[in-house]
Amino acid sequence: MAEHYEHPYPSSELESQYPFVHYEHERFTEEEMRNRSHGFYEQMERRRSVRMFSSDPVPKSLIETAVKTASTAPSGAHKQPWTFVATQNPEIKHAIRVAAEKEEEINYLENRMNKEWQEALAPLGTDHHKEFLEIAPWIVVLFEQRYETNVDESTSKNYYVKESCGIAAGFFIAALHHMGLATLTHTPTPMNFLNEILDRPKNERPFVLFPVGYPLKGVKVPDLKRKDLDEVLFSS
Ligand code: IYR
Repeated sequence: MAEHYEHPYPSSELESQYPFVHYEHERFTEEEMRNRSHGFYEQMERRRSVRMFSSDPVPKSLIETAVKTASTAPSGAHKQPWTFVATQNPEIKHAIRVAAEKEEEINYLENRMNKEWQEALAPLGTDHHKEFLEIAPWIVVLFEQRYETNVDESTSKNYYVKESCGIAAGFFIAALHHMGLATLTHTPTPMNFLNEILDRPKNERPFVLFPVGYPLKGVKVPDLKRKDLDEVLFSS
């Protein structure tokens, strides 16, 4: 394929206005690419969400690196519209557990989740007990920044906030798994109580809560099967 671009990027006009650098990219042989792709796939395929964590401590530096990795995610207009709040404080974790269980009791016991929803969850066996919120050494909450507050108190828009945070969440989960930790994408519903407990401003809205730690030894997970490639990929 000829690689003639009529409209090269960046144009010289653009480059005279904004800084650009060369992108450093290492090109592998196809054999190396096959090996790397299988290695990564096989590692990711072993990831599971767990619902019982060990209380063994996890160094803060590992959480920091996972968040740095998450923060490499692409985002709308490169706004990086996310805040991660990580706590290992037992009182804060207790407060989060109490508040989450209060909401989940309404979801499960008072049927705020309808019958169809509860039936979909039946094979996972989730319920309103959220002990892991106190037992896991860390709780990390990813907040989406619906808009930005500038130093002069004015606000500016963020774009594709949910998409950006979803991608950052994916990178975070992959980073934790890669370093040998486990997590659960937990969305206690509604979760606005997290703004209060974690003292976050009103432009931030909780997106996902991640208990983070080692899986409890001997933990069980549902025997789920992942969809086959031909169910998720149509290629031409
Ligand atoms: N927020 C509830 C319910 C729940 C919903 C889905 I969709 C799940 O995949 C798992 C749980 C809870 O956390 O229990």
